[in-house]
Amino acid sequence: MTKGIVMLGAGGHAKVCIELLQAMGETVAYCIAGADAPSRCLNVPVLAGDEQLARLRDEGYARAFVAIGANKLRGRLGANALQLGYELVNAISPRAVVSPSARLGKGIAIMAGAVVNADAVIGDLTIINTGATVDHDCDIGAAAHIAPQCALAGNVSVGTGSFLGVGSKVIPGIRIGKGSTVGAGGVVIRDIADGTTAVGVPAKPITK
Ligand code: JB2
Repeated sequence: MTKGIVMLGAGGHAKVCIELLQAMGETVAYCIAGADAPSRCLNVPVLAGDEQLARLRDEGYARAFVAIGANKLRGRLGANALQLGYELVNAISPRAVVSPSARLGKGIAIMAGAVVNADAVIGDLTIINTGATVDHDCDIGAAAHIAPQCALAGNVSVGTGSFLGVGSKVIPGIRIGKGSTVGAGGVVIRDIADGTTAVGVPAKPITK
């Protein structure tokens, strides 16, 4: 029998991802978290310390999911799990709409109400959060996070590790660089360079 999924993280994002995976008919066997974690996350037992990941691999667990909102940490823990020989599974809500022509990476989360349209690309370990829309031909890099209710028009690209805050909007064809942030409610009408935080309507850079 296939063993359950090992989840990294046991906070708010993990709760949502456990329910996504359960809605897909999957079982989450354990969460692995920091020392601060409670003993259970929803109905899933929580183990403390990332050394548990190697131990569970030795016990035959082979599928993992990283459910941590912080982009850099999620990317690092995903690479660690792959190195230990885990397969990264996807958590996609049955209530999301994902085009059959979209290309999805590994270890991604797509929450309820999200829409991913034709020929979009979603990179490994990226989060398309509740109700976010990613239109045709968008290219979202690895370990990025498109927060709830964001709206990306067609042909937008978002670099690795970037974060678009809740309710951001992006007009067609915009390029957002790597490791960048758009503040909540920002409206992006010009390209954003790597490592830049932009806020407001229209969104303007405040740091580089
Ligand atoms: O090095 C680590 C580590 N550091 C923190 N290894 C492992 N395995 N786990 C780690 N953690 C765990 O991440 C903590 O023990 C805790 O269980 C979890 C962080 O939980 P928190 O509730 O603070 O954040 P989150 O990542 O679940 O949710 C954030 O991102 C979501 C997308 C929040 O901002 C949410 O509101 C948001 N929806």
